[in-house]
Amino acid sequence: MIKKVLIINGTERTLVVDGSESLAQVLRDRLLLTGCKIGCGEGHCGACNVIVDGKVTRSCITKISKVADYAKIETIEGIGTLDNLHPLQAAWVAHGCAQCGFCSPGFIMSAKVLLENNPSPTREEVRDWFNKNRNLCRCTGYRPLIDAVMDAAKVLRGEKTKEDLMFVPTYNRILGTRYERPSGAAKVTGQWNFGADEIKNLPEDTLQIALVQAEVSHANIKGIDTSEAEKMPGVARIITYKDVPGRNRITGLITFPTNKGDGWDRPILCDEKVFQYGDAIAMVCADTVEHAKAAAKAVKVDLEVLPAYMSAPEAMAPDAIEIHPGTPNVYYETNCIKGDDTAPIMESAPNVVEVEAYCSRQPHLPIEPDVAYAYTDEEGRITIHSKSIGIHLHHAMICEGIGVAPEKLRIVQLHAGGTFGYKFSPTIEALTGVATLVTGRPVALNFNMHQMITYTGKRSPGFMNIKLAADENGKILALEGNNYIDHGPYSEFGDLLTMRLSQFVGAGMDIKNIRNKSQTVCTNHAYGAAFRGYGAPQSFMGGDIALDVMAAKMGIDPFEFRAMNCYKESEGSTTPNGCKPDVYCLEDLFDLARPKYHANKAYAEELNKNQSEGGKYKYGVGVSLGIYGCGLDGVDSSEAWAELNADNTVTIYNSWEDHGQGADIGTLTHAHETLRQAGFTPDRIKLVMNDTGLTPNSGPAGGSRSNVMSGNATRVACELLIDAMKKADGTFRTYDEMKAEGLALKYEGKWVATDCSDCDMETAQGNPFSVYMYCISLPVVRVEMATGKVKVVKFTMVSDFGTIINKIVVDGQVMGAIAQGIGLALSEDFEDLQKHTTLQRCGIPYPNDIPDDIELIYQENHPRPLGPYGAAGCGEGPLAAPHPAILNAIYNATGARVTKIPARPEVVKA
Ligand code: MCN
Ligand code: FES
Ligand code: FES
Repeated sequence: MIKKVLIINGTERTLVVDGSESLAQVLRDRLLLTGCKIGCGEGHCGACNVIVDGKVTRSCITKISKVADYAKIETIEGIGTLDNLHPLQAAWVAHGCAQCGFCSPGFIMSAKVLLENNPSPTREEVRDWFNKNRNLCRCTGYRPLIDAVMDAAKVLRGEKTKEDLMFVPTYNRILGTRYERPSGAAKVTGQWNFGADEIKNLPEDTLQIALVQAEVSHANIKGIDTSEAEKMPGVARIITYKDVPGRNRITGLITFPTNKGDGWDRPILCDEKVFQYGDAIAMVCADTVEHAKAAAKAVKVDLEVLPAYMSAPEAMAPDAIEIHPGTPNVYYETNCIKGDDTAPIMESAPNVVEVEAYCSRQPHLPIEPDVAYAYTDEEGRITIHSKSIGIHLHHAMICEGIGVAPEKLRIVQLHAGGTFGYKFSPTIEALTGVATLVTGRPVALNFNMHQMITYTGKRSPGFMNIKLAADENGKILALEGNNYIDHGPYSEFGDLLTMRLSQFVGAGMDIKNIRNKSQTVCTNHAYGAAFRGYGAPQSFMGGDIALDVMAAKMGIDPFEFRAMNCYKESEGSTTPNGCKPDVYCLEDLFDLARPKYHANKAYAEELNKNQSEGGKYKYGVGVSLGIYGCGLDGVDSSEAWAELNADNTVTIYNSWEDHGQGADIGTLTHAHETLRQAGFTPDRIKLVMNDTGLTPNSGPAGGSRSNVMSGNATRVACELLIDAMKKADGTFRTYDEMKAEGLALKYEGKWVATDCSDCDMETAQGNPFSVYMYCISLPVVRVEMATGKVKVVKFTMVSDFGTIINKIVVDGQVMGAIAQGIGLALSEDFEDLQKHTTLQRCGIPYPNDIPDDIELIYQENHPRPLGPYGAAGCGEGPLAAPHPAILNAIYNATGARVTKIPARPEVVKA
């Protein structure tokens, strides 16, 4: 043991350590300074940054034994408080830098050292500093963070005050403003607990879980021997499939009757087969994490390895065995059949092009690994706290598999450090639920980054084949498609995802005749989970590149080609599903974008002319149009409640799960916009969110549906309350008056997208979404000709999300999505199970991979008839099609047409 004296946040602390612990472990486990977060645990993300003797230090890879006695250690808890924020913390709140907030403490500590050494940095110096210190953020696209540091520096230099940075509402109005999110200050001061932090507060008898996981991708299980492991220190119980009280399956809630599977294909703990690398085979529950992990290694699994089909073409080969015996590997097909037969049009049209494109297995890469804990609550309910972004949905998916009655299961959402959609699927909910049921004790499971990356679902690759026909003037006559989705071994939502290809291939363009076939394929690679954009990135990877190829073939400017073919009311344009869009806003949107496109073209030409770089680089501009629907297919709905409290505040109850996108500020703003008629200010509105035991079913926070669905439900609940409070003279009753008159205090707001209809199973014709969002991407890229290395030097996005509910949230959503689009286009992948196992090796963009020059333009003159206060969603639209725009820009720069992502240097060079 080693005695250490450390000066922590100015206070001398004596510690006795065994020397093997990291500084992060000591700070978190011993001193409960949980503002220091552990993301990767391997030095790649900077979430654990603290300051040691004035230097930024990644505490996860710093052994406590190497920290000098009397070292001065500063953590986020020591630099500011909720009511007295450090200027960096204030700037972080003001610029919306804490979306999920998981990276915030690490960035702020890093920035503090920078400003101590360089009080007036340039923007490049700030970016370089964060890059050098490996600070990663997956939510913001980095620019807000640079803006915040520049502003904080001004405050520290005395040129501004903290108060100057904060938005203060006037006339009690926050809708459409930069009003701060309620969770902001807690996130930037390290006071916002995530799952790993809450685990530290669980009762002492909590068992820690370690998984025994498959290291092959496809196998029959011949036997599981736990006898040695059971004798190991600290082990309380080892759980295999035999112990699972229920059906031991997670049901994918089959969405369409034409699915050839039954939706019960995903084991909680593998019984007969392993279907993919990382599948859970057994759970060791022990007193400590270390004991659980040691015993997990001693569990012996006897496997008969089977051929692994690691991509759709392999699983579709005639000699491939059925991965789920009894269900064909190609288990779902959707056809978009609109207008006339396209075959004769393709034969006779003067212009026809065909594109083969591949959209990759993009990993989500949130900085917080997956985490959950479970226990039995005071009403005897198995209660699971997880990062679930669909608490009621997951309740229905796992209940029978665990073996509990629906009323005996409760799911609570933890504060999530980003999900980007992977948590639309349950991950470890059922495992922790089973473990607490079987052991009768609280349990906890906290993944490391390797498990996070290899166990959780991914964006399903899309193999796209798209054919377009156009007349002699460039008017599109017809589209044909033949595509398949590699959905991994588990079918949950695989049909829904494939249906998106019927909805978004060709979306935005007035195409009267479509024959587009898409199939879902079961493979042994990572199971498909929702990922921001869900089906649109695959669709536009084929559809948008085909537009670019046609424009090039015909010698028409690619921007004008899209503008001339876009949806027009005058032409009665309809979506690929044959219905009218929510609004005809695209002609205006192209008009708004046109000068920006020309400016970017001029900029690229200027850079090309400037040969100071020795002709080493070529610059080009790209364009694409991305569209996404707000909602789950068909008649989607949501519910929220509003209750008047005795202190004349209002509590809003809903299950608008928060990934980090801003469910709190969304709920607050929708409620406030209605309640302000009765004089309610934002501080008189309280939020109770995301607990199936307390809050109504508002549906999952996927499909960018919440701002529309749960925004509407929240608005309706508040309108009902306001109606009840309103007196004949136009003033409003107080709580006491409501009570005295025997009026109800709590109101249930429900909103149903009744105008929608399910898509027809044969033709995919219907009206799946009540509201859409539209984004034109205009990147400028630089290609290094010798190596094929591509850098995006500028990104303009011109968007229509209807009315903007919170400006800072929307800016943040768009910039974060642009960064993920750049990653998708150029670097991110999860294909090689040996290589793609860390944030870095999966190709996550660091600050210098994303341009500082991001230009965001919004069109707000087409309020959505069915959106709350005219709003659409905004989370996913910007990630529908930034990647084809980047590939189109590479073509513009070099003449090389890349149709497979990621467009790594070797691909571009080839
Ligand atoms: N908003 C607004 N004005 C509009 C539209 C939306 O102010 N006109 C706000 C909303 O109030 C909300 C946010 O923008 O705070 C996103 O709203 P919406 O598009 O309705 O999306 P959801 O709330 O349903 O969030 C889900 C969406 C999805 S599906 C993924 S995936 C995603 C995303 O949002 N994952 C994210 N954004 C993310 N952002 C972060 N930081 N982390 C993730 O994991
Ligand atoms: Fe320490 Fe990632 S660098 S947690
Ligand atoms: Fe940076 Fe979420 S705010 S990772």
